[in-house]
Amino acid sequence: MTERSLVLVKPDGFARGLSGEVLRRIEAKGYRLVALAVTTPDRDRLSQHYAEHEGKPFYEPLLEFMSSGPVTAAVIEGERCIEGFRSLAGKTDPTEALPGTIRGDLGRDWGEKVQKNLVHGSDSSESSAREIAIWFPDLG
Ligand code: IDP
Ligand code: MG
Repeated sequence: MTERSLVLVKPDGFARGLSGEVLRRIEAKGYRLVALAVTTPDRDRLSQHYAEHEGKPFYEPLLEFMSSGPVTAAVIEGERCIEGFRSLAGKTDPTEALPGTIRGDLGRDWGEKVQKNLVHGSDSSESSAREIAIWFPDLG
């Protein structure tokens, strides 16, 4: 099967009306949308999604932020789209993210405990399978 990735437009991006801009960049790159949803995630879903970060100083602020409002969740598809979307997104720290990337063009540091950096993208095929099952259990 062609590679898939789980992409989220985080609450900051959703609130700023940037879901369309993020999806535009994904489609312009040539990846296909497989599934799309708008939802406000609860703590249970987020603690599964961010299990690897439990215990880190930004973990609680991250869950608080991510549950603060709607997100746009998408499954995208295309050869090497996991790596490709990470490249479109740019570095985690939006100050360091290069111009031309989503976080570099549209994000900035707001001086908070958690970096509000607009998007999430799976970082490996294992993460992608795990995350897609969390956000789109019907996809299989
Ligand atoms: P990623 O989203 O670029 O894959 P991760 O290391 O998986 O980055 O971290 C998940 C999210 O947690 C980041 O997108 C960001 O919102 C937040 N985060 C990660 N590291 C830090 C940090 O050092 N300070 C504040 N927030 C962070
Ligand atoms: Mg990550």
